[in-house]
Formats: sequence, structure tokens, C-alpha cells
Amino acid sequence: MKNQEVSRIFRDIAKILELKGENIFRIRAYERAAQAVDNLQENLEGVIKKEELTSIPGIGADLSVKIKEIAATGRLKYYEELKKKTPQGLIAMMEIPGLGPKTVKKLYEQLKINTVEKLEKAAKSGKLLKLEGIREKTEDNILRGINLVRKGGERQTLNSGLLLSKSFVDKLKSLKAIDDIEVAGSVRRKKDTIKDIDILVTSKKPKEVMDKFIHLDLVKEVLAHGETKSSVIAKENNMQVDLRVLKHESFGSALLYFTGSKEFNIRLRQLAIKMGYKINEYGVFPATSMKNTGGPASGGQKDKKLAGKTEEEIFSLLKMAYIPPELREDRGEIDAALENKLPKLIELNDIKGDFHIHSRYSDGLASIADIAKKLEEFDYEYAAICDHSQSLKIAGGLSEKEVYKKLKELKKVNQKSKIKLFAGTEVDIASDGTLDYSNNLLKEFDVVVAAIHSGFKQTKAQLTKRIVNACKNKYTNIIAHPTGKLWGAREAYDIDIDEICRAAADNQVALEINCYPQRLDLNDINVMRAKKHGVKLTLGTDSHQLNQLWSMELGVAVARRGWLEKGDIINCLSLNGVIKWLKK
Ligand code: DGT
Ligand code: CA
Repeated sequence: MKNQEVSRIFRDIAKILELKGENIFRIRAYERAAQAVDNLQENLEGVIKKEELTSIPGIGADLSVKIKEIAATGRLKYYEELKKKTPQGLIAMMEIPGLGPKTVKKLYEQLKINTVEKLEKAAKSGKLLKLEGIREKTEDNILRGINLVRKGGERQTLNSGLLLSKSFVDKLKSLKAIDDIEVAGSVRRKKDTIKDIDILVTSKKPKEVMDKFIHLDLVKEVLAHGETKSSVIAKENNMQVDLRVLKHESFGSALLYFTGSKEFNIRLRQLAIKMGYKINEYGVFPATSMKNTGGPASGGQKDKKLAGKTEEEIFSLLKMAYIPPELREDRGEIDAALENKLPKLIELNDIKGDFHIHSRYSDGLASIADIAKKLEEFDYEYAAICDHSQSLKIAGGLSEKEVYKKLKELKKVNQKSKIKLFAGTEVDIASDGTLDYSNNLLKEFDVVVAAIHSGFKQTKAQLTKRIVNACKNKYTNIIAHPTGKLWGAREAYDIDIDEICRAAADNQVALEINCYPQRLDLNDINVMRAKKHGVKLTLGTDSHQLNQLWSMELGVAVARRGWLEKGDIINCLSLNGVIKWLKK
């Protein structure tokens, strides 16, 4: 059981109770409990074992029984009953970003709207304006929210895809009947969003494997059950998971085929044809034997197969370098591999620090000393503690006075810390492009990370100018999450990325790859563009809790998909290198 499963259930309960107009204290109790579980630094199962559930702030006797029930059975009867008694449509409506239980209740009671479809229709025809507090802008936001949920429903974040794949692979790995196992598809390519999960295995007992697969406790529904392929819907996120059982001798070609991307496959097949080969999921064959190689049952293919056991074997037959999965998007990687000019992609091991961590001074949960201690688990030389600036009140932005207090504490912690902690700030870029602190204060920081947190609805020209202005401030080192995308809540805002890259390059400002699971901003395409402009990139986890620091690996995935090498990323510099770079 994951902590997030519990907090999600508690949060849902709070929403349903609010919808039903229940006692506000009960609602707050569930919200507080959800927050407490999210903030927990260890797994709930461990806490249950130690019988320390009630020592978590906000978890009393009643909630601790509920947590134990979820741990033991994977569900909570009380929650299931509540959901049963609430119209499904209202629950779905509450998933729309910006639409809370209060508004949903009003919509239901006053306009009889009880499904997302009815809501969409009403918003489109301006009927919502009848409700008090709803303006045209609100209607637009609701429509945008509905679209986001629909899109989000089709695809999930890379992080969700990776976690779910891992759950399945861990369970399947314990089966003796399985020999090799690999995740293919967009998960293996580490694409920023994932539609479904493709798992490949080899086994001499396909029937047994399939039987175990469809009965895993992770499975909610079985869509198809065959001897070589089965599809299920996972309980988590309702994501589809496909499992294919293959023969050992064609594992490499199947892995290549099902890793994709489709565009890459098409290009590779064209190349193979030019070289006189036919390539498919069963192997590589001489083009002349085309008719014989349609499927596993086709006769005589064995003696004609030229490669197929491993991907390496296939790339080598095609006289090209091995192409890492992250590059397989038909963006020039095939030509580069033929000319042996593929980039030497960065790896997690190359990362020597994190440029974006929030402490308790603003909206983070950990103290600077706790962060320093936790960072010892990573092989880092430095990290920047960046808290929000004064205007961002909802995120606990620091006043000038608080900044000096933080700087003092940082100095103290640094004396004992094994790694260098940079004094950082995530300073707000105001709507006119000025920064939220005076230059006098900015010069006190080692690292100035500038970012937009409001005024998203400005025009493209205004937003672009704002960021360009921020780049021109001589104290700015990094622009954080440059496009503002927040998965499931906000689309990227429209900016002229080339103009921003030029300003960044001219002013020795780096652009961030924000590693926060819902952001991954810049994305792979924009990273490639930044590199073309000669812009350096930094990776920052934007951690608000200690258990978020690991998300550096998501940023590394984006960097790899953007063809980045060590020299492109400031986090690959040694401490001295970074200090030099900061003194631009
Ligand atoms: P997604 O949408 O996140 O699931 O992305 P993928 O890449 O995992 O796409 P998926 O699951 O539809 O298919 C897995 C791989 O199978 C895909 O990357 C390439 C291969 N594939 C699927 N359909 C085709 C096709 O029509 N032609 C070719 N050449 N390859 C295909
Ligand atoms: Ca897939």
C-alpha cells in the first residue's frame, strides 16, 4: 500500500462530505489527515507495524482503524459506501480543476447538473451565468478544465507510468515461469506522458504466465486473455497494461518493435529495406524471404533469420550504433547512428547537485538541516535551497527580513554540511518583467532562480517579454519551469521559446528542466531547441518534501530525450565549476 493511496481516499472522502453539506470539522479532519499522510517521511505499513499510527498528527483512533483496513484489504468500506450513495457524475465533476465541492453542490441543487456532459453543455450555452458567482471567465475555465481532465484521462504522467510498470514487473519477476522481462513502449522511451504500458516476457510456459498476470491483485478488469497477449486495466489510474509472451530467439526484435516509437519503426523498416532486409517483430530476414516471415508459425524462417535475439545484434546487422530508447522518435537519431554521431547522453550518475529545493522557510516541509542530511544519500557536491519571494504569499514567500534570517541559518548549516548548500531564491517575475526583490537583496544570494507564478493569461508577446526581461537582470542565473505547464491543471502558456533562448544565451542564464512529476518543463522538444541556441540547462527537482528529491531521474529522462550531454548541463559541473558559472 502506498501512502498516496490513503491520502487520496481521505481527500475524496472530504470532498464527498463537503458535497453532502456535512459537518465542517469532520471534513477538515479528513483533509488534515490526508495532508499528514502526504507529509510522512516513511511508509505507512512501517508505522502500522510499529503501532504508531496515532502518533501521526491528525490521525486518531477512528482514522487509524481506517488506515489499517486499507492496508489489509486494499479498500475502505466506508468510502465505497459513501461513493455508492453519491451520484457518480458529481464525483467526476469534482475532478475538474478549479471546481470544488461547493460549486458542484450549487450546480446540482440549482441547475440539476449532475454529469460532466451536462455541465459542458450548460457552460457552452452560457447557462451557468444564472448562478451567483459564476462569470463568463469561470465558464471558460470550466470548459478548459473539462478538456484537461479528458486529455489527462487518456494519458498519465511518466512518473505514474514508471511506478505502475514497476509494480507489475516486481510481481511478475517472482514467477519462476518467466525468463526475461522488459517494459517496452513509451515507458521505456521515457516519454513525458504515457497512454498504456507494454510488458514483454519470454517463457516456456505462456499459459501459466498469462493466468498469473490476469489474476494479479493490481488488476481491476481483464480486457483480453490470450496465450501470447493479454490486456488488463490496472486498479491504479485505470491504466491499461498489455503483456506479451515471446520466444527467446525473437525477444530483441520484439523489444525493438514494441519500444517504438511508431515513427522510428517506420524509418528503421525503410532503411532495412534499402539494405535488402525485412524487419519485423519476429526478427530481421533477407528481403527475398518476405512471404515466409509473417508470423511465428511460418515455416522455414529459422534458418533465414539474420538477427533477433537482442537489439544490439539488430543494430549491428544494420551497421549502426545502438540507439538508446529515449532517442527513438525519428528526430535524426537513425542518421546519427549510421554516422556514429549519436550524442553521449547524460546519466543520473553525472548529476552533481540539485538547483531547486524548497525549505520550510517558504512552502517546503523540511528544515534546511534536514535537507542537508537527506542529501547525503545522493552523490551530490552541492544543492541550492530556493524559497519563494515576498509577493507569492500563498506559497509563504519570504520578506526581506526573513531572507536575512534564512541566510544566517544557511551559513550555520553549511559549516556542518557535507555538501555545499547554495543560498538560493525562486524569485517571482512580476507581470511587468521586474523581479520581486531589489537588486540589493538579489546580490545576497548565490543562485537566483526566476519564475512566473501569476498572470498566465497575458498575451504571448507579454509573457515572452516578461521572461526576456528577467533574463536581462544581471543577478538572474536560471529561469524555472519556463512554460508553466502543470499536468492535469494547466496547459503550457504560449511563449516564443526561440526569443527566450536567445535572451538566455546572451545573458548566460540557464533554462531549467523542472523535474517535478507534474511539470517536466522544459520538455524534450524545447530542450533540443535550447541546445541549438547554445543555452545551458539546469535540473531542479522543485522538491517541497524530502521524499521528492529522487525525481531528479525524471529530469534526466527529459534531458536524454533532448539529446543532452554532460557539457550541456550545469549540474554536471563540479562545485568549483558551478561557482565560476554563477559569477557570470
Ligand atoms: P503510448 O501512447 O504512450 O502507449 O505510446 P507507445 O509508444 O507505447 O505506443 P503503443 O502502446 O500504441 O505501441 C507500442 C509500440 O508498438 C509503439 O511504440 C510502436 C509499436 N507499434 C504500435 N503500433 C504500430 C504500428 O502501427 N506500426 C509500427 N511500425 N509500430 C507500431
Ligand atoms: Ca504504450
